[in-house]
Amino acid sequence: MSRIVNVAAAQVGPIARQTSKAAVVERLLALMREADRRGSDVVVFPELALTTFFPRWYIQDDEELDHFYESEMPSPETQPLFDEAAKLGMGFVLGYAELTPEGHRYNVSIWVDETGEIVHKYRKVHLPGHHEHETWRPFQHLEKRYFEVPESHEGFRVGKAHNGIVGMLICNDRRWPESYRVLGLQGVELIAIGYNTPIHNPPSPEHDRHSWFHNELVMSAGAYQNGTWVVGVARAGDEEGVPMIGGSCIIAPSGEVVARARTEGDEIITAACDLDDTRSYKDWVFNFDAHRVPQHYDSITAQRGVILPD
Ligand code: CDV
Repeated sequence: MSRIVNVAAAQVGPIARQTSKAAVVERLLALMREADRRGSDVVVFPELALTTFFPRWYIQDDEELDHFYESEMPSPETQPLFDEAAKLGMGFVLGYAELTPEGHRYNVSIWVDETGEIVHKYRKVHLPGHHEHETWRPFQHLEKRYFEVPESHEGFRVGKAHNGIVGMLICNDRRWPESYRVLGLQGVELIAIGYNTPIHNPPSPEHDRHSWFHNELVMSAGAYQNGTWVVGVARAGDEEGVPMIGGSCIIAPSGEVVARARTEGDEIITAACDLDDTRSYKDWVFNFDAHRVPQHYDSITAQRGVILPD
């Protein structure tokens, strides 16, 4: 049974606030077809791929806010993605905003298999930004206001697809080593990560010029330290006056970037990811069972912030 997964990362350029979901789905379908022409088994779309990155606005109108969420998946608007994937025999990973029947709101990602079935779902754990409207900022980052942290069983859990073990992270998760490690401890072999990363960091503008470097740094480290493939996919470009990094890339378990986007618009990049390439890392340098020392890691789960020495 082949363990080579032909992966496409579908970087998506800017989406305007007023753009309809139907129009976005048409763009995603075009990317899916291009991925298919390049022989892909699965195509990964970014975080909140169906709309503009709406947490950049303080939205007081509930009706307008709700419009950015999905209360069913698939819905009449997103069904064409599922139909096309099944027709092409290709899986896909899609990020979107979820509104549950109970009124809970999550930033989620789903893994859909080549028959069009949702086989795995992840709700974003690390919600960056702030809760209240902060007028000093040139743009908001209101993920803490618009989304909830999920229950632990809805967070870092792996699934099975493509004859392997897969996982998903969403944007800010990729900066935290814990995200990868919890998946690594479940044997993950391929992690799909969608992101929306503004170039400008309002509280720390001195980081701006490092935005691309930090993006690859954290995903390469996560790949290598857990012996897994990582696929990072941006929504990129200048969206409503807020420029965001591109830099979508596919990273081998060695930590090497094997494919990288060149533009900041809609673009497909691909790589043949042999899941057996994870073995030498998982069996040797990062053989967790042989070498981890968890009795020395208790502060990782016992405390949240820094506790300075007396
Ligand atoms: N969508 C995100 O989670 N974006 C964050 C920004 C706010 C820093 C990121 O980690 O890229």
